[in-house]
Amino acid sequence: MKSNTRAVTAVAAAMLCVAAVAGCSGSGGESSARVADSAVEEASVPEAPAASVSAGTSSTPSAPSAVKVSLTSSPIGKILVNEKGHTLYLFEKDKTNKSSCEGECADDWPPLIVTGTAVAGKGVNPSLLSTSVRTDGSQQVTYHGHPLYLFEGDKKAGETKGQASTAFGAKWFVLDAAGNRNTVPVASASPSASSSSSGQTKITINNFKFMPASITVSPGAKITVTNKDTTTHTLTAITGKAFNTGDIGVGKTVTFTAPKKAGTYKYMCTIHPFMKGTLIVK
Ligand SMILES: [Cu+2]
Repeated sequence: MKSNTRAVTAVAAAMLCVAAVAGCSGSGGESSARVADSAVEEASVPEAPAASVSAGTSSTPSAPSAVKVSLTSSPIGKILVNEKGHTLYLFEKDKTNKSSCEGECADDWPPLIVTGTAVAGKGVNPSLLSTSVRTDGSQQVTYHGHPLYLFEGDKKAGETKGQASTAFGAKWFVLDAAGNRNTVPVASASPSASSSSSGQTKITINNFKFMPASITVSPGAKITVTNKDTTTHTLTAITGKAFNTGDIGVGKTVTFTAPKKAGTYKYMCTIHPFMKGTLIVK
């Protein structure tokens, strides 16, 4: 056994000498023997790990830890979450199990990527879990045929800020245990209630929302916008480019003038297109 190993080492050393040409004279000193030993050690390590890493997505350098889909309780019902408790969404633009969310969309709505298979956690039917191949070759977890996504606006477990968003051309919904969309609106958001306070000329941005979501003002009114969120936003008219605050930094307040022409003006944040509001001038 021992002599066998030696023989292999010697052969390996000889081969290295051939390959290296320089620095190998005759029967090989200590240094070339060491080189040979390490070469043998390396050769004995199976190449499987390297192969499986390259099979995964190259854009996600983090180790492919276990991806787990579970059911959890939330204010809008029982919903699917990942192993960190972050809410998972389906995208109604996906008509098959193949994702139609690429580029900027996938930046804002990171696909749930897995190497191998996802684990079915509590309350989840394992037979509904599968994967589909994205255009970059990575595997996206699907549930009941819906590719699953996280939302970059959800910073903590339990947040559902992406619910009912219409970003990137279709609606986003949380999923129930059966893998069907849950269209219950987020409880904290009551956009229609605010219209009662007409004449209000203050808009606050917090948690990726304009508050109130709808505001009625008189023509040419001055409106102040305060950004109480943790990131920069804009308040930009979609209707007729009627107004645009530009970037509003964290903690900043800006003022803009309402259009003189009566009408309903929809606006958005150009950085986070899912953030929408309405300004009614009358
Ligand atoms: Cu924004």
